[in-house]
Amino acid sequence: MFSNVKRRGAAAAIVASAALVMAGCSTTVEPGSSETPNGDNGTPDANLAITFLPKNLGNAYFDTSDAGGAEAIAEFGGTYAEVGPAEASPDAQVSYINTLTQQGVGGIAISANDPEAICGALNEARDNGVKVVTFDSDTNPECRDLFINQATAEGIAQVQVDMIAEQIGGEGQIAILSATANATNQNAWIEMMKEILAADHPNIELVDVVYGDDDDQTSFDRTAALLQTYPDLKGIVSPTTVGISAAARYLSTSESKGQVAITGLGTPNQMRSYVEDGTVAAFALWNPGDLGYLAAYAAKALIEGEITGAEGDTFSAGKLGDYTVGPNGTVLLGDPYVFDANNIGDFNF
Ligand code: RAM
Repeated sequence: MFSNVKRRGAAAAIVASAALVMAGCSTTVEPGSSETPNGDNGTPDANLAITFLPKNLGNAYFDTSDAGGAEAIAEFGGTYAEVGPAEASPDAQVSYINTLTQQGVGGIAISANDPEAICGALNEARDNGVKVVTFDSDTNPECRDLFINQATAEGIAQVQVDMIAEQIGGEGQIAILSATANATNQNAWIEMMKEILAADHPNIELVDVVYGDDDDQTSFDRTAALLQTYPDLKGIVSPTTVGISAAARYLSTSESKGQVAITGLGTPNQMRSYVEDGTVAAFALWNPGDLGYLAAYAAKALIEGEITGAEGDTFSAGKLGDYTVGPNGTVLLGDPYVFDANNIGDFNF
């Protein structure tokens, strides 16, 4: 089953680039700052000042996604900026959104910490002419113009269930170490994983779902607690790059190394040493740089009035080619990709 997943991933349209080129300028604008990131217009009158607002700063995944956004924005002559909270808490992004509205940016590309908590601020931004693109983690659809989805929730859930089932031999206790309790993306994937487990893996028991809050130390501590609470645990699935790397670090020096499987969603650079030392057999992800790049081009198309976000709208996204808006204002990047000892050397992000 696992090799099928790998073949599917390898055949997928997404080919994670061997090296992501950091392009464009990066500025950080604090809430309350009077700095205004004015757009350089690629098209007359279009305000192509686009600010990326990740769940939290200091997360390698968002460093890569936002660098992809910077690359795109540099290509089309806009102005890139990145702002964001230190902690991925539900309403931590609100003050940043409000500041960007006051500053009159043309677009916000945001990965939402909560589907609801930032809706008021985002809709106020939109009422003031700001185009809002969610990427990675969505809000409720009525709070944004478009959602750039990395892969379907079904696909992301399936690949993780397939990996853990393969790694524990199809039976035993597993736990999930997630990001924050309110994260739209992780919650959708977890619900889907539960359904797939129930339907296809009656001998795998999901004993707990715990939250490391996309904080390295919290995720590390939750891993230790899981192993202590469930002595028969056979595997952990962590659908977050922060969680899986912290869990792998814990396991790599614990007596559970090689006994308890750890898989989920990780970046190759953060997981490389744990694959090489045998702590981790395989994990999955997409190319976060491409995700940010696509989000930036989607924002540009909205700002320039080329699209409104309606189903069937098409726009071009530079090196990635043309994309069509699907149902519920969603644009799909591609399929998840599985990394293991055989291919991890090909990737650098
Ligand atoms: C973390 C974040 C992000 C998620 C990845 C897989 O970096 O929670 O939202 O998509 O993991």
